[in-house]
Amino acid sequence: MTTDQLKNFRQLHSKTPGHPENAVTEGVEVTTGPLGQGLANSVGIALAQEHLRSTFSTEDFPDLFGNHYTYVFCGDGCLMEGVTSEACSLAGHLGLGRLIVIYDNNNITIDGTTDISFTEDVQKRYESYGWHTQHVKNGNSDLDGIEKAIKNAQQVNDKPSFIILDTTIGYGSKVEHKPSAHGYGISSDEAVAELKKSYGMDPSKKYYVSDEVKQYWDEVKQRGDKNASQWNERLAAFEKKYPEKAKELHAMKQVTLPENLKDILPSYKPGTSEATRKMSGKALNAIGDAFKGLIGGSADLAGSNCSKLANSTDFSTKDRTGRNINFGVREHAMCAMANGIASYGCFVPYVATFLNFMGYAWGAGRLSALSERQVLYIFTHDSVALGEDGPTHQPIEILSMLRATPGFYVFRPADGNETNASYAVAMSKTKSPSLLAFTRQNVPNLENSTYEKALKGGYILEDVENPELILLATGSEVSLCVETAKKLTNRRIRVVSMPSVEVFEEQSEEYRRSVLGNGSAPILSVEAGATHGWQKYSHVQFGIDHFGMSAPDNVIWEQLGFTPEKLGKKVEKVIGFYGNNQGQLYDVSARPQLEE
Ligand SMILES: Cc1ncc(C[n+]2csc(CCOP(=O)(O)OP(=O)(O)O)c2C)c(N)n1
Repeated sequence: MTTDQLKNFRQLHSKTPGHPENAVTEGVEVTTGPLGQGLANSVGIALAQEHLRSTFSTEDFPDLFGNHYTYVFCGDGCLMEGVTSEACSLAGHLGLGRLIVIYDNNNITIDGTTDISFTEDVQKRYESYGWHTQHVKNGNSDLDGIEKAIKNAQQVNDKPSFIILDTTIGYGSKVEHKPSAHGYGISSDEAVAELKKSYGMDPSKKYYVSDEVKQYWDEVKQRGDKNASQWNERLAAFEKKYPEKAKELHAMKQVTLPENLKDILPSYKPGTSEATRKMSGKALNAIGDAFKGLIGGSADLAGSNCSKLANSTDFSTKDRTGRNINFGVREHAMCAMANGIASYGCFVPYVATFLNFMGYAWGAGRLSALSERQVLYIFTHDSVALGEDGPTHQPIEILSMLRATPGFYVFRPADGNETNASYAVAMSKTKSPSLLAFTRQNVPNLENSTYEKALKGGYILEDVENPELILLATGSEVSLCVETAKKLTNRRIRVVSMPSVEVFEEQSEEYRRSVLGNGSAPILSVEAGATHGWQKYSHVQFGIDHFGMSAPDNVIWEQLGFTPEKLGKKVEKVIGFYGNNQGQLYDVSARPQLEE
């Protein structure tokens, strides 16, 4: 970081944006800013650290891996956010002893002093989570006290540490202990000059670094360089002595998968049927056996999500090598921790719950994309067809929201082949999160689906010459479309399966046109969720733009018109409408390029 970058604070393309962003600034480990995320990330980092340490350490190399502490500096706001309660409760349960959190207890947030909304005993709360806690009463100037507390914390290896520092916001400025110290209170030249004076600095010097400070940091750099070269030497010795372990470690770091991934994934016979969540469980396990960096779990729905790695153990205080994480009912922390695990390197974390609960976890989900972290979201029970649990559990808007999120890959495979392909693509996207949506209910393995075709994100599943209409569907609605097309024997209908809109978008324009036609036939999209977004790919949309209902799945399908008979009638209407020239067809792939 150069002084010029500091001068460019919060300016376009600077490395000093308004909040720290790991994808922008080297050395920034996680993107924080939304309060609470950083602390929740750190629990994932500390977990990854313990796992790596236990998995790769040997008697002669006891401290080569994960031999460090994870430090967090957090404020009142972070501790008010629910996500940190979830994460820190789990950190205490798991005894993540190398995690050290320093709490800047200044009793001020934006709206005033914390007595207007935050009066609990935070220390007792953290004690009850199973943390080691300390309190430094003068966090403004008792440097010895702070150092002592950190050293104490380093000695406690079976519990995470929480150090409360009582501090004064804006210490030494005219707006001490005032919310205005957040920004505008110390933004004028005059206020900055006052502050410098109170610290014994020369107010006329800007961006000035004294020789004493320079020398100190030069020494830090030298020490760091020396430590790094020593560590690299020891790593080389480790690689020589333990080539197999080293190979595995490098594979984890590079996310190296078997060359022909398809060969290790399960195969399916057309005509058989199974829920895609079960097919997902098989693919996940096959990849997990081949790639030891796959680590994750569910927010208390592991059985329903089919998300356990059968050949691994549970990560616990007694077993740090387990790759199954029991997150408990903590969706938001689960996803924030996954961002932390991914940030650590060497791991592709996965998280699992019902698709609808993405809403609970979205604070972290959005940051997976912004911070370019490869996290697999294995979210099941992906539509109203989950049935009796009803509208509280049935996702409607979630897929649209995810597809609208920059950098997020969304997969909704229709069968086993598409499930395999979705995993293959998701594993290859090392700088993006992927959400894989799976059914609760059985779906048939399709006659004409293939792994290779599904790798393109969208493809022609059933074709006819000169189609009168194109049915475009995802997931469980693909087989409905195939059945509907079959029933309409006097109609010429193409069926397109689109397991991933984002992957389809990456294909050439020529390919996309070959799939969606050139406006020669109307396209009717079919997805059991909000129609929002499908306008880009279809002329008419059939979906669900209201909340669902509690009933058995076949009753819901019937009620909402997702049966071959009812969809067939809609198909006739669409063909009739455009056939009578009531509407003008257009080529959905033909668009001007607005980007320069
Ligand atoms: C999730 C989220 N909500 C709201 C904000 C806006 N915000 C920024 S700072 C802040 C107050 C933070 O108070 P505290 O953590 O005590 O920090 P300090 O006052 O010590 O700077 C708020 C509400 C945010 N950044 N993230």
